[in-house]
Amino acid sequence: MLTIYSDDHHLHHGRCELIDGQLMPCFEMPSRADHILQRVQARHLGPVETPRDAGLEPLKRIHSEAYLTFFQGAWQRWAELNHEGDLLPFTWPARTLREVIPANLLGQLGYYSFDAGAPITAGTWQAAYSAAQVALTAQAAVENGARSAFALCRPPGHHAASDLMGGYCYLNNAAIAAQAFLDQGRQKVAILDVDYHHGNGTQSIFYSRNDVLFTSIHGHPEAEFPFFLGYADEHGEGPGEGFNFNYPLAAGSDWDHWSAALEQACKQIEAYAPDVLVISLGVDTFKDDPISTFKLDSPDYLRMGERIARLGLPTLFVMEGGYAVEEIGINAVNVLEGFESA
Ligand code: 6XA
Ligand code: ZN
Repeated sequence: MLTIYSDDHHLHHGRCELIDGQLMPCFEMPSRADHILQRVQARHLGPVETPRDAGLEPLKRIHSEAYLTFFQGAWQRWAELNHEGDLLPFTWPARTLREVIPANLLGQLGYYSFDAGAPITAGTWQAAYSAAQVALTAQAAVENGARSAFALCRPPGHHAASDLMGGYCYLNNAAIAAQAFLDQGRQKVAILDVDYHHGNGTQSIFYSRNDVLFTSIHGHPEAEFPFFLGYADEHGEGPGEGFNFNYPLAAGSDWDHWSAALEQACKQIEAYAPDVLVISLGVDTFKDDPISTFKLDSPDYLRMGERIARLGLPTLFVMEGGYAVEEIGINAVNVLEGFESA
């Protein structure tokens, strides 16, 4: 399997995040992608190539121009104010407030984000831009006939909506790739999000559309980030009604529970009969992940890849979360090797 990877991800390294009332070093760190790349190479998964630059146009198909312009210029504006830390929001247009776009940088950042979990640093735009190009180059490989490809994206993307960042995500790599398939002539794309967290950004982007089926298996939002989306009764709206399926699972779910949901998700995908499949590949479902409660073990990821392969679809894997850094490469590459073996 071809892997697309860019060193540019090193340009993004947030300093800290708020966890349990304390500022902690960010779990979403560069060594995550380094470990995955090392495992791809150690297992001889296939060639590793750098992305081509398809420019901003494919990003604009998913994200608003105002959002992209704001994100691209935000660090420069912050730097001109001579602040020490990362650029982080702390006020949002929640209920009772107005969705205006203030002139102030931090006000604008509140408007364009849904939490304080996506720090902007000097290199964040470039890293996120390159991650989107990684997804697009891997998408092109599948579009051109490869059975599968692996987009080793960092930062991840599935929480990012059309004009919102949050949850370590800035640009929705999987959504950008799914839209590229459609723009290149495919009629129907299915996205299966196996990350521990609900892909609220991806769901929101395609919620009223029937050319992208979105299905996600995740920690129940009653108990888990992102809390405000990802419930089982969210089925899509308008033309998108019936094209969104959430499988929220209880804390502590193991492979038996998880794989039962995977079976149901696969049934929905089969019924939809898409031309291509995009996997939002998070491995924070791992039993030793520091920010999750699920209990998947490393061999389970082989089974996951095998089941996905049995759908018999051209498949693009897009890297999302996973914070057990020592095992992240084993678990992510196990999915890919399981897929290849089936
Ligand atoms: C709260 C937790 C963010 C979860 C990010 C993630 N700051 N998403 O792994 O898939
Ligand atoms: Zn996650």
